[in-house]
Parts: sequence; structure tokens; C-alpha cells
Amino acid sequence: MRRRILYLQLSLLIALAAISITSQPVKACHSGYEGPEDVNGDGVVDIKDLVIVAAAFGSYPGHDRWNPKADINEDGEVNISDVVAVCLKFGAH
Ligand SMILES: [Ca+2]
Ligand SMILES: [Ca+2]
Repeated sequence: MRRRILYLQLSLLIALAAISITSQPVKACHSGYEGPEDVNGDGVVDIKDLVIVAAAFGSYPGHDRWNPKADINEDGEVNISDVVAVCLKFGAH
């Protein structure tokens, strides 16, 4: 059951990423976004940040895949809320 929920959440992640990619124009990046949604710290919120959050999806402190940077809302677990947070800032730079 838990695995099925994770698959559903990952499917939602992919759908949100696709929506974000197709709805955001690609712009030249001259300044850097500095919010937590820029997980890899490269100054832009993009698919690379979503991939990092997805890789840590379902984790919590002490878990093998735990990445504190992927816990965008700092609630102690990486879940759909963190994915949505990145999606909402997708394209920010
Ligand atoms: Ca980034
Ligand atoms: Ca979280």
C-alpha cells in the first residue's frame, strides 16, 4: 500500500514537472534565486532540483536517502509538499 502511494506521488511529481516545463518560458539566467527550492544552489529552480527532491522522496532523518536540502518545508520528511514547493517556484532565477 505504501509503495502504491509512493508511485502515485511520483506520478504526480512527473505530471507537475511536465506542466511546469511546458508553462514556463526558458529565459536567460543572469541573477540567482536563493530560496530553499533551489536545492542544488545553482541560482535557478529547475528539473535538477526536482530530481534531487525525487531522489530523497519518502525519506526522513536517518533514512538512507535522506537529504536535508530536499526537505524544503523543514518538517522532517521529504514528501509531496516538498515537491509541490519546488514546482511552485519552478523557473525562478
Ligand atoms: Ca537549482
Ligand atoms: Ca518536507
